[in-house]
Amino acid sequence: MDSLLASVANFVSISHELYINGGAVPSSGDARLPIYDPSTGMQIASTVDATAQDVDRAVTSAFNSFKSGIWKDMRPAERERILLRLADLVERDAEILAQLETLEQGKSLAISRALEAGGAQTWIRYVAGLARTITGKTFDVSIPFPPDARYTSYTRHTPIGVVAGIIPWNFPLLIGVWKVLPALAAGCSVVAKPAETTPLTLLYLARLATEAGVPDGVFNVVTGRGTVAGSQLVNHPLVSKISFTGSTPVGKAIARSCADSLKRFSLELGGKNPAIVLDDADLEQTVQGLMLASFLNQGQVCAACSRIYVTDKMFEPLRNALTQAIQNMTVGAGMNLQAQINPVVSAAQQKKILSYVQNADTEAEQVIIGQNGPNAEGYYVPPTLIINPSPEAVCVTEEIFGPVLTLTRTSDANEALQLANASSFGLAASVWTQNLQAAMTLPAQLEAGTVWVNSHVMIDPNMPFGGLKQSGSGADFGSDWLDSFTIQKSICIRH
Ligand code: TXE
Repeated sequence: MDSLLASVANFVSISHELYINGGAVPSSGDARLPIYDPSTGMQIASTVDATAQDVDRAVTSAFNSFKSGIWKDMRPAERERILLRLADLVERDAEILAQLETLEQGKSLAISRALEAGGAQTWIRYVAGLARTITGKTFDVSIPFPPDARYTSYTRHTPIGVVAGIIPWNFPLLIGVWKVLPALAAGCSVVAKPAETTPLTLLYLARLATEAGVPDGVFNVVTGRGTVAGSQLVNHPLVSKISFTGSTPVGKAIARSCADSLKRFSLELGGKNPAIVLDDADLEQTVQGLMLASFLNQGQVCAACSRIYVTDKMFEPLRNALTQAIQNMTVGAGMNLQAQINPVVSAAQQKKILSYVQNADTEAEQVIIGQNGPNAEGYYVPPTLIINPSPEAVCVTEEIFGPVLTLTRTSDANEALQLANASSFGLAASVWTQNLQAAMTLPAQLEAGTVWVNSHVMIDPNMPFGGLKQSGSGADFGSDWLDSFTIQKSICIRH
């Protein structure tokens, strides 16, 4: 078991307030939200349950900083320099951030180090570089009036205004960076709302942003409930864009509210991501890859593999290998680096996942359940493999967001493809094969925003990441990422 740094214990124990205008600010109300350690179920801290008045104060602070031009009119190279400094501070405090993440979210410290603290640095540096790439185009006007007049027009991308970033609890720091940093790089001011259960790393990041030189009021954090603080942000008239990652029902509600006020939005929602395994796949590579894809962060990954469709000859070998791998998985706290499965984020999430597993008994041929957690108080869910469920079973159609995987035998690649696409979601998918023809054709036919071959959950700042169908609207990452945080203005000059 790795031991907790004193600086982490100190940060956890402070009285957490809102982060507005470059510093901690108390709420206008008294309500607090408890923060629990998922490995013990014990309360470790509490944060403000923000009121409508608090949200208004944070948005006004962001709006004033935007209007002042202190950030939006700064030279892009200077914004880049400040954001690169932020990445260096995240690197300096990487172990603090990683431990905080494991403490509030439950995931393995190894994953917090690599993907939360490490990933945050990678993505901050990527968007910092994009700050200097915002460019427009120049044109001669085709049908000038009067005909002998000469006009030149050009486009200019200007920051959109105040952006609200609404963040889930599965990767609180990394997704926090995805929701906040492109907006900052584009010159916007931000109010970010972390999930109720996992606010600590974002509050820490906001302090680092101030230390790095992000001007006061440009990066604000309100902690609180989605139905109060979240919805207040979505409906606030001074907010120009919502950048959201979370559940499909909440994403749809946000889209409806934004339609009313003509706010822009981008939504990265749930997934029920299939893997197709063909007879010629490399068994060892496939098992290793699918175990990672399905059980990383206890399956609380929007792109996680949760349905496997395997062709006939490979079915028995894959079933046996996955069963053995799952039964051998060790379960324990995130601070225990030997544990391969850690607690899920909350008691509510644990209850929800376990109810799916109970239902699966009547919907499938067999349910294989791995080891239990070391104590009954932690939010543990054993890794679970559901064999040959019916295609209509809820464990096949609904996002479980836990360490639960289905394995279905199919007669051929075509049947596997039909079943893989028979989903309301379309976020990600993978194909496992040594056959070049299949590796070229199946990804094109799979209805998903990202498709991997002989791999799954590999993400990169250069690869646009967004969903089809009920998995969202708009995409994060890629070289055009900042465009969606800008307004394209046309300027026409007669000369
Ligand atoms: O999500 P919510 P929940 C899926 C996953 C999970 C399920 C429920 O299947 O089991 O969603 O999780 C804020 N207006 N994903 O209930 O509620 C909320 O405070 C504005 C997939 O936690 O969508 C939090 O900050 N904001 C997913 C954020 O939305 C609102 C990651 C996400 O919470 C709001 C998380 C409202 N009315 C869950 N209601 C992914 N795509 O990675 C809530 N929020």
